[in-house]
Amino acid sequence: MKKIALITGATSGIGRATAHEFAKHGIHLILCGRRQERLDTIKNALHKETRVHTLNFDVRDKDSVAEAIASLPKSFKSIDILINNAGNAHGLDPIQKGSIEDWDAMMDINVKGLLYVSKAVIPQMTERKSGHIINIGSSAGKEVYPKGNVYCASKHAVLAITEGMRIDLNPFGIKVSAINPGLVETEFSKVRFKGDALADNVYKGYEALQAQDVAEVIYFAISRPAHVNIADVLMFCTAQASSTIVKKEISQL
Ligand code: NDP
Ligand code: 8X3
Repeated sequence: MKKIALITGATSGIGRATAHEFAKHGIHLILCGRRQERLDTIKNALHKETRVHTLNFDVRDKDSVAEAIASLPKSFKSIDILINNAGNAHGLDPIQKGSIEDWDAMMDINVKGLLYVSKAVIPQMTERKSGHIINIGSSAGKEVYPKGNVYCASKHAVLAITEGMRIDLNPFGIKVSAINPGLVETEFSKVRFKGDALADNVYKGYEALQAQDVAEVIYFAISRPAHVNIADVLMFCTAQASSTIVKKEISQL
């Protein structure tokens, strides 16, 4: 029987690329996001390859999360794979200048949103004693960089939650993985810099990871044999050595 995957943040970047990658392999999809028109476009693009159901909710709203997942039709209820991907950075400021609104957004979406979705999905996994949860962390969850403060904290939290999930869900045979990319060229920087021109420079002068590169690693993780769990992956583009060391071609800047 084909597996069912629920992907949050499926309207863009890593989540959308993962939806396309999973569809190639016939995995049935529950695609989540706030932008319904994008969900519809992706559903239309993929419906010949696999079954697709869309859910529109803001991960910050715990009632909407619970209601949306409870509303799944019977044929989509047994979720085998949960990709907790929805998230973003908001702002890049030293701590003394940071905006409380940005801090709330990052903690509410990246951390609490991930928990709300997990809370709604895990019970049917523990009941069936099977499942695979992949949390999309970041290199920012492994090291803190200047002005990264709260975004880095949110991704350190994702890593701690991933490790906690792996321990607590161990008796149920549920796999839990963290995939932690470095710089990936998506809408991420547009959101971080709120459309400011700064966003355009983030991926200039080097070849950043593409969403597809991450999607392929996610597919690799979910397609291992039953006894293998890819617990933690840190992936960079070749030009990146750490959060702050990126080899750029000056002539292209
Ligand atoms: P994008 O901005 O391209 O995609 C973010 C996705 O998250 C969108 O689909 C968006 O959907 C969804 N999302 C954001 N806020 C909410 C919300 N409140 N409720 C529901 N969905 C939400 O970024 P990426 O693809 O790059 O980011 C995906 C994940 O990867 C994030 O967790 C990010 O932190 C992580 N990451 C990104 C890296 C990068 O350099 N790009 C590197 C390392 C990790 P919609 O707006 O439709 O709701
Ligand atoms: C995204 C990578 O370096 O922009 O998580 O924080 S970084």
